[in-house]
Amino acid sequence: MKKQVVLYKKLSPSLMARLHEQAEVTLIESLDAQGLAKLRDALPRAQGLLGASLKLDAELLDLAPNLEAIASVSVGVDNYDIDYLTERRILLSNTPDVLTETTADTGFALILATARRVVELANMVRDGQWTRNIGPAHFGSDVHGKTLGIIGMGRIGEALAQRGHFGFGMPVIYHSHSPKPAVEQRFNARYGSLDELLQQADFVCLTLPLTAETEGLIGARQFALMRPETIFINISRGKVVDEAALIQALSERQIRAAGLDVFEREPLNHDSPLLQLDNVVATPHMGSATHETREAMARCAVDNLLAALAGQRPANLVNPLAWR
Ligand code: 8YV
Repeated sequence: MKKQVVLYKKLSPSLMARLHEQAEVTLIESLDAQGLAKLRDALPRAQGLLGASLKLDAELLDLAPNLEAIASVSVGVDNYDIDYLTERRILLSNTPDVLTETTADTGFALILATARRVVELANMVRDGQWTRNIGPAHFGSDVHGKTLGIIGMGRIGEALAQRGHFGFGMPVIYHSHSPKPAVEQRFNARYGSLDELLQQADFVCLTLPLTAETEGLIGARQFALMRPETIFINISRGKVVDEAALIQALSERQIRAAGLDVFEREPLNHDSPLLQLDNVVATPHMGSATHETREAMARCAVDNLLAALAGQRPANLVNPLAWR
């Protein structure tokens, strides 16, 4: 008897074919009101769920009494109540490794684009405003040799440190739960307290997960520790930052600029004050968004889901206490 799987993220034809071979599949085409109603109707029969970018809270999952496994097409798992899932022995999996390099590339794209004002100057050319050799009013800041500060030294943080150290000759200071000697050896990195990093880094980069502990971690006090030439980069989660404090720090030039791929609420409202500031580069949560990487993530999620539904431990199990 094929298991009942509900997808709330479209998959490639080859992955859809693979799923159809081994499961009865219901596809929720979009997460608009109609799609969410269709999802709620499908949950009572769902044994497996696969998707991303949707908060699956207890209120919703109480509608799914037969649910055995959720495969998230993401590395971040802040959309899930892990204690609830573990209590119900629902196996949650994610897709950690396949997106590391792509997301770190995005981090460096934001570092370079923000420091060298690439978006602003490219728009100037496109708008026919390049009428003479550019001067100091349009100069950016160097990246090579500057101090790279990384808050959260997980897979993505390490990949960012690799790029900074080997690619741009940047001294690396990092802050995480505990020192990581291997990282310090590989990238000549040094561990610092959060305050030391904020005071010393030329680029302050957030690469840590959103948890109860990290929510609101970077607020007015933290921005006040940074220097006027500091550039702030966020490729983690928007809610790790007090966005109102960020807007104030940027408006008052407490910091030089910000490169942001994530926001407190997404999609970012077009009337957000962030979009009125000329020292902000804002991108649409594109961290892992390449053809290759999103296909690899989806493939990993399908592997995780089919394993769980076949009674095997998924390779990327987030809540091992549910496995017993
Ligand atoms: C996207 C991410 O949200 O993996 C994560 O945690 O934030 C991004 O990769 C996700 O891939 C959406 O499918």
